[in-house]
Amino acid sequence: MSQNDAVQRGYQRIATEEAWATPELIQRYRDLLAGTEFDDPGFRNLWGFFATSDTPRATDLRDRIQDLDERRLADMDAAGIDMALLLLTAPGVQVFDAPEAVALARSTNDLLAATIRRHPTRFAGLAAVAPQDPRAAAREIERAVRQLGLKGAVINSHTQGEYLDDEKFWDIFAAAEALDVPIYIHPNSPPPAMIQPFLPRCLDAAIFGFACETGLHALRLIVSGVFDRFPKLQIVLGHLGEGLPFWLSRIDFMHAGIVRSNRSPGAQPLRKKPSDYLRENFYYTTSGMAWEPSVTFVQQQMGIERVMYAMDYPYQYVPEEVTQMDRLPLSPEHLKMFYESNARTVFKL
Ligand code: 1DF
Ligand code: MN
Repeated sequence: MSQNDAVQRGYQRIATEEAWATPELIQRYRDLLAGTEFDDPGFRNLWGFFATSDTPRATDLRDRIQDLDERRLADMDAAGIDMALLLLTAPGVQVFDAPEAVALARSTNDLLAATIRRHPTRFAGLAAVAPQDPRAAAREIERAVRQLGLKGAVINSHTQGEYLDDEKFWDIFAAAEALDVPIYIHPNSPPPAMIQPFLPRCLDAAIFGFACETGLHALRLIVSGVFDRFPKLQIVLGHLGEGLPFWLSRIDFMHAGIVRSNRSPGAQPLRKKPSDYLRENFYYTTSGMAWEPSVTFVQQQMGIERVMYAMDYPYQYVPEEVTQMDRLPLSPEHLKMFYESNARTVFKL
């Protein structure tokens, strides 16, 4: 693919939720799986498969996710992707103890920055952080954005069962808001307290469990009042918002009733309706959901300026989906927003 293609097309295609991993991270996942001290069924089912299975799905994933040069660029070319926003794969460093997680976030972010320097027109990236140490995570976002040129941070939803609506994590939001960079809340498998009914039929990961867990996380943030405290904070959700856009009217109705009846100290009045925050403090990417009816619905409900393309490489590498998305019923101007300009605005590319 040449620069010419993008010029003729009228837009570049930027894919905004593209996974990468280091050999070291995958080895540390294998170590955790071999031990008994970290007993998390979601992690076991996900990385027990991807880190150790000999099936083509797993070996191919392992090859592709670690390549940051020829193979990845060739795959991007074959699919017609001009630029990829790289996110350290889920659950990132969030499964380790705090000191290791903090150190690993730093060294991985340094590596990511070096990769981007090798291919500055093809790659950009988000910082990995360790919410286990919220102040260190806030400092790492600042270092990654100011010194490494990364474009925000990715947090793979819950951290060992803890959610970011707990005020102990809010230094992270203060840093993102002050730097004017988004936090991408990427899925994680449901934590032990949530996962049991998903497991018997392998429904815990990308097929559905991710969306339940991550959609819940976004709602916890909204109901906690985090966006009244940090009104400029911007969160990015993949997978077309993990189902939430479909729920707007019911969530508003039920939340108003819960607040009016004072049913819980954890659900106090907010300045706006839940759907207002979902429209004003969130962006949505299409990762793994390149299906015209869903994409069109989310664009209509959340705003054409809030929906961006993502592929979710290498987990859902479907080169043909780009051709389908090129045919979305959009004006040339809106198609360019979808593939390119919204991402440039949100991530300052
Ligand atoms: C899967 C899918 C795994 C996504 C991921 O990270 C991931 C999967 C571990 O297929 O198991 O990022 N995804 O975003 O849909
Ligand atoms: Mn993903």
